[in-house]
Amino acid sequence: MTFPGPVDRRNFLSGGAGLLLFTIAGERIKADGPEPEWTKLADQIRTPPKVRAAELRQLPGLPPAPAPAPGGVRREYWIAAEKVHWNIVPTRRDEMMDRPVKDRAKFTAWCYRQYTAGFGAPMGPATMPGPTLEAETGDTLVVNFRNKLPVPATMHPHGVLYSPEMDGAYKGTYTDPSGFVKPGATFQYSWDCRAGTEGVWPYHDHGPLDPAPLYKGLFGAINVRPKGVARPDVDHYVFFHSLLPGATGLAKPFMCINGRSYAGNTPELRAKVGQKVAQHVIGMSNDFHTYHLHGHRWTGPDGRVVDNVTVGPADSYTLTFTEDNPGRWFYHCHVFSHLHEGMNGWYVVDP
Ligand SMILES: [Cu+2]
Repeated sequence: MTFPGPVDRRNFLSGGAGLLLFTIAGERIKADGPEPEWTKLADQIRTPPKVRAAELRQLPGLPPAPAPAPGGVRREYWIAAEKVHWNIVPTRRDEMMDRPVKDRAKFTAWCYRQYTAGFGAPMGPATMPGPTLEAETGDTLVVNFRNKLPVPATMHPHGVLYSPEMDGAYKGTYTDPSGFVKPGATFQYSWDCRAGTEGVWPYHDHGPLDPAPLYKGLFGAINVRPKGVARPDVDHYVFFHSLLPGATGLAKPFMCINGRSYAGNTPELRAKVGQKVAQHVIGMSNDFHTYHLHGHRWTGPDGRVVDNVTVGPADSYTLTFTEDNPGRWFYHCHVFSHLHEGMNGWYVVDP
């Protein structure tokens, strides 16, 4: 993290909220606000040469999508990035500490939303995280991405394989069209899920306003399942992230799980005794988080039994276990300040 200058006592005590969040078009955006005018910032960013050439149809066509491996299939998605009115604390309560939450918690989020083929109809609301992109070993993921935001945006995947043209990342003057999808434009990404890409990975915006759109909600998960292996009975996706005043315009920072703060608002995860449970934990902010699940332990990749793991920015970690402990449990980030600023939730196991 960059320190823009001496950190005063107030900022130090507020957990670094006065620190630099990012720089866009030469403007320094602070975590504690104010929220900038995004369209004004975007207007200052020049269209990269290859993006302009593609608009004028002066670029050769993109390479064809990689063919699925034998036995694999082409899995096509239609995903838009949209504005959505979002409430971080809909119940206005913190059930962990049994107290009201009076802070203003509604803002305009930017989220991914899944549509039927050809962007026919939305398949649900725009959400934080966005729709999970499912594949199996050997498949090709084809994602038609439509940008309905007022600023350029993208989809950038982790874990799967792709050519530089399919990176979905803004790279200044070297930017490919995949890294600068203008408002109203549609781009088709194709990503290769061949053997070796299995796992749960994040995808997120990586456009010219990076990481601002991510801080406003533009992220989701890719699950490449190993072919021929039995699926878990339940998959839970837990994104640890923060919604900060510099990106929300709200007065206070919220520590979130899937866009919500405090037990009763964060997802209530559920399972039954006997089920095989997979929980996928992804870090999607500047902070390091730790995942802790009450009443449960699992075996880590090194064979050790653990009940608390560290998940850094853009890390993903999957824990699996067979459920044998019914009751109402907590799952939470064990960084204590994060926990008490809302990074906790219920895990309910039925007998
Ligand atoms: Cu945390």
